Amino acid sequence: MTATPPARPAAPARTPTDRLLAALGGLVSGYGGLAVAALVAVLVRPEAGPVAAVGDWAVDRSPAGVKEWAIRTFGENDKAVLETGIMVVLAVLAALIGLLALRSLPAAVTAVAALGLAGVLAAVTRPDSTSAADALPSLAGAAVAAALLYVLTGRLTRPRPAAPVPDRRGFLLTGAGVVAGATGALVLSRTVGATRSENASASREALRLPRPASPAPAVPPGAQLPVDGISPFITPNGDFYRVDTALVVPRLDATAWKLRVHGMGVPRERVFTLPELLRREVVERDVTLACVSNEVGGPYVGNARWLGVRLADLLRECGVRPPSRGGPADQLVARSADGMTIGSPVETVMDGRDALLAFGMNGEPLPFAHGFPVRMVVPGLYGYVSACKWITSIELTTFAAYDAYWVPRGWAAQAPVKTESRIDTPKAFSKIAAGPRPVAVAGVAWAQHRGISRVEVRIDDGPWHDAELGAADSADTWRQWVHRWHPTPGHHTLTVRATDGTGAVQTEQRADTMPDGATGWHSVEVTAG
Ligand SMILES: Nc1nc2c(c(=O)[nH]1)N[C@H]1C(S)=C(S)[C@@H](COP(=O)(O)O)O[C@H]1N2
Ligand SMILES: [Mo]
Repeated sequence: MTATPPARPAAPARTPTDRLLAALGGLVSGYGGLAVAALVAVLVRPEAGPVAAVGDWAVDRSPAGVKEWAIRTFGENDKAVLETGIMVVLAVLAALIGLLALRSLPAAVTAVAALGLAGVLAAVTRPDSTSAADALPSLAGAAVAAALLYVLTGRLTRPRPAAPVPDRRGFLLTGAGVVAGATGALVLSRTVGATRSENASASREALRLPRPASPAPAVPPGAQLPVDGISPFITPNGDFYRVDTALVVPRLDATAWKLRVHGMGVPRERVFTLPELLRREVVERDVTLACVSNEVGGPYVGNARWLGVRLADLLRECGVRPPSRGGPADQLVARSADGMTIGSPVETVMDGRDALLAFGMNGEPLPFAHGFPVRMVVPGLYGYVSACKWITSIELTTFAAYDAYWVPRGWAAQAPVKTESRIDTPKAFSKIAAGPRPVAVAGVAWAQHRGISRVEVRIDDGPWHDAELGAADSADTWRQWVHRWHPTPGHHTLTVRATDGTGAVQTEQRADTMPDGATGWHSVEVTAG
């Protein structure tokens, strides 16, 4: 006869329902933790929130190829896609942690702590992180998530004496309360964030752009060709491409903005405020901006009328001399509020071209997404080596001493814009009517600071035809072109090439965007019939 084992409290049954509830408990705890993290983040710094910080970390660490692919595949939604991806991964992890909690609460809490630590590390290792307070959102979020997990799992595994079965009702009630509270916290964080960004918006709305002492000449009427489907000569701000690493668009308060100029060979270090810039000699210039990661035929190029001050004047006031005048620094490193670093040759920005610290874009203050309150614009250099948005400091140094953000990631330290041309219309693989009316083959060509002197179009393997050129605005802007073509029925390949102001013909040689800009001729295939 065997003795009955001593009575022990019955282990709670782990039914599929319990497991489902446990996973739900993980999700709810994660939601609560993230909501608290979001609330703390708006108080500390929005970029220090765990999702933004981990996203930034992923953007910084992902190989350039992956970034390129993301930009190509998701376009301007790349950041939304990344954040959604992070949320999905977190949701899956939270559900798994909920399940784990059913078996071992300490193990589950350890997992939560590990996630919190990842958020902390991502936040404090950001290049723009200046304070240990950036750790707070993830710390608070993880602590709250762990506590919620403890409480919710407890309802399933440690039933009250009166109810020796999993307290599902208690679980659901507590869970509903947590969801309500977390949603409240999220709404509150949104409201605080909105107030914060209202100050930035108010400072933008209050900004009265000065009249330029040196206005840009009116765009010559002939610069805009009367062709449907061609890129407008001036790109409206809302259509202007956006390329940056910022998951949260920095919204700086212009009244608090400062620009520090310092470094090697800067005898008179200075700090400039926006009113100080606005009181200087203001210049207005049309400049075409292009991204180095623009593929042949790609969309990352735009032309705007910028308002700002001459960077070279400001540098000279600080005592900066270019290398050709014996200055010790050959690199100007611009830093932004979001930690970007962009290196430009001092010689180039001081060679007399209209390198600007711009605060106006097409008649309005810079949009937040394009660098409000102040950004750099240098005609003839790709954006990643010149066009620092949300700029906060300029350091004079050397190329030997310092690599800016993209350089260790495989991109060239110096990158003048290459001559390119693009067919805007007809679109690739379109069907066009073969008939008596000519078809306008048209687009834009750019070689900033050298200008465009000629554009030619070739149909299939035929001869090159000179395209009609839109009037030249300046050597720093793109130029429209059109070739009127009488197609014969069938498939055709249309190819374009430009010649810059020095007489150099755009190379046919295909080059990748990496390391210093794509080359090759743009072609589109169409069918006439
Ligand atoms: N602060 C900051 N400035 C930046 C970048 C960035 O990621 N962060 N990207 C640069 C790149 S690669 C380009 S092409 C231009 C694009 O400017 P846009 O977004 O106004 O078109 O901004 C440049 N300035
Ligand atoms: Mo770029």
